[in-house]
Amino acid sequence: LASTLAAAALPATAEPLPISDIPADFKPSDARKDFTIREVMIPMRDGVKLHVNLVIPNGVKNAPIIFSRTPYSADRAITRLASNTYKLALPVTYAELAEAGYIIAVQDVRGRYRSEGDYVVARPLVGSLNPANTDHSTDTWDSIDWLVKNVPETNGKVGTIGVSYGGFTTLMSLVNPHPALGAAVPINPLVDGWVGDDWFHNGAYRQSFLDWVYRMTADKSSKYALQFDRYDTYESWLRAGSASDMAKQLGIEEFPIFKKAAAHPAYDAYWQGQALDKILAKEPLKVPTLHVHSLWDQEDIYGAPAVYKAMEPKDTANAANYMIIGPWQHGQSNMPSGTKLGAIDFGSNTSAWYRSEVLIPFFDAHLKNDAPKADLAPVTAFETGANVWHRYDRWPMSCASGCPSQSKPIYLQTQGGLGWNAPTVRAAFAEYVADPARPVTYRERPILSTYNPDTSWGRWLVDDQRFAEARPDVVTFVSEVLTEDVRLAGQPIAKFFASTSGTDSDWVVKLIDVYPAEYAPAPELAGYELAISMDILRGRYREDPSKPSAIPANKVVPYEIKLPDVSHRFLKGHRIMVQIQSSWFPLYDRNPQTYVPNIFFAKPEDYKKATQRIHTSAQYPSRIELPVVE
Ligand code: PG9
Repeated sequence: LASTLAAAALPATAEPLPISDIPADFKPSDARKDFTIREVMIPMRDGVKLHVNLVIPNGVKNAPIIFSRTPYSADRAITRLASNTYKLALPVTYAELAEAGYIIAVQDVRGRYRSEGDYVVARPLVGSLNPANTDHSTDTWDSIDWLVKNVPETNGKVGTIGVSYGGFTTLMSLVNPHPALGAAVPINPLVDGWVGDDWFHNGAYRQSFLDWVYRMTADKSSKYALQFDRYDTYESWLRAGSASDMAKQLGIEEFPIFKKAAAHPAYDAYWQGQALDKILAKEPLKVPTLHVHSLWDQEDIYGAPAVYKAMEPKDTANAANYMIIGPWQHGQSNMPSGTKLGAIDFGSNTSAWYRSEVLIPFFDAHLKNDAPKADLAPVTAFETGANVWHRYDRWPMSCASGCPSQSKPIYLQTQGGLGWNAPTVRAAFAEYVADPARPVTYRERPILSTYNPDTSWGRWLVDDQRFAEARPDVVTFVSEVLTEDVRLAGQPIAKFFASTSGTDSDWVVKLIDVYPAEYAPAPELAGYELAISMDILRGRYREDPSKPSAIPANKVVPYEIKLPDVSHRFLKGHRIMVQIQSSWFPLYDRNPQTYVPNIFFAKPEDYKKATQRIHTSAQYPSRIELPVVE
């Protein structure tokens, strides 16, 4: 019956039905596109070929090339929306640069995606840490050399740009730069993996980056993502134990990049030898550079200001070393909107403003034939709190000595006070019990993995800190309501005195802007505790980052934490707050609070409760040196 019905449905004269609905030789038409993508394989000096996508707007001539090098896929890097016009097809920064007359070139770094060769994470320069004869400096040089000789539409000038890992490769372009390299824009670069960027902060291990390790080194094209057994990864981490226990559980304890971190927990020659601020401090400053820093950079908050400061002494004419500081999360300067971060509103699209008023004029001035000089201040800084841009001729604007303003201590006081006068009481401290079995979380639970599609990881640094204040194992010090604004522009430094009943401890210090108890401009922000600068120190490195030592139990010991740079105004009516705690879990692995040779391999029995005291007396005046601008 079925075959009779089918036969009846066919018209008598029908041509035979095609076997497949997919044509044998379809070629998509590019006729309506206003750009072409040219794919090239560029040979390096050792014969390895690296894949580059060149995005060429129709009709461009004599155009400079903007060159990025990424481990995250050169195909993905040039893809925003499916469109015939580059304005929509390209991610916003590239689209705006293409609109301004640039050719975009994006390369897969050696060993990733469509490039040949071996991948080494953040491959150091050739030398004791890199026995090969190629590195990012040579690969950039060879690529630029090829591009200026083989892209007929170019004027022979190249600018490098990139975010994070791409910021790191951009900084590498400054080491022995190719003569055609006319400008560089490192954005939120990985600079020092131990002091304050992706891998550690002052010796505390950022174990959440096991996500990255898994995704980036399990294979060459990031096919695999870490699977946690819980949506709220807090429980997964707590149950696992140490960072190496977790790595074992995930089957990645033998991954070379994990083993390297576990073998170098201290700031030894391995880390110091690849710290790019130290390296670039020794290089001549040949290429005008615009450092882009995000004030709430959840990944590389150390890098940009550190390299700016390291290169500044070479900039004798004050014409080659520039920095812009924006109110952004990691990479937000490249996002369509920089108007808000989490609950905090900046009153205007700061990312778009940076691109049109700073980035493009900077590249134009250095890469376009006969372009006028850009009217850029050496440092352009957004002042959060006041929501205004400032033009500065230097950075920092306030420090202990040698800056236009001098930093000013704000002291922790008894009874949770905070004030400009040094304490006069003879003995005083705030006490809490830090229990590794109930660590203080870095944000409210649930804590999603960094790559969970629902994650708000990029916003965590602006989370309301009231959840932490409510815990008994966090001590809080807060000022009176401010009767006038307090402006900061530079690096706050926490100098405090503490004791622990254990023999090792972590210390987390947070500098917080407390919004008024009633707040008419945005009632939902009443009482909000906005952290403007915070960081962690692993106590064993208090004296020497390269040589850990046990903390003498129950003795008062001085600590210093250089907190991330701020450009902020505490407005009249707000209060200044400091919180101190001993864990920031699970972003950072837990300190067992018993001194062990290597915390990566701490055993369950090493994790012990400890009684912590933060001293607030005349003898032990704990304080934050604030970079106050008069
Ligand atoms: N912050 C990221 C990273 C760089 C280098 C190593 C590990 C992570 C990034 O966004 O590229």
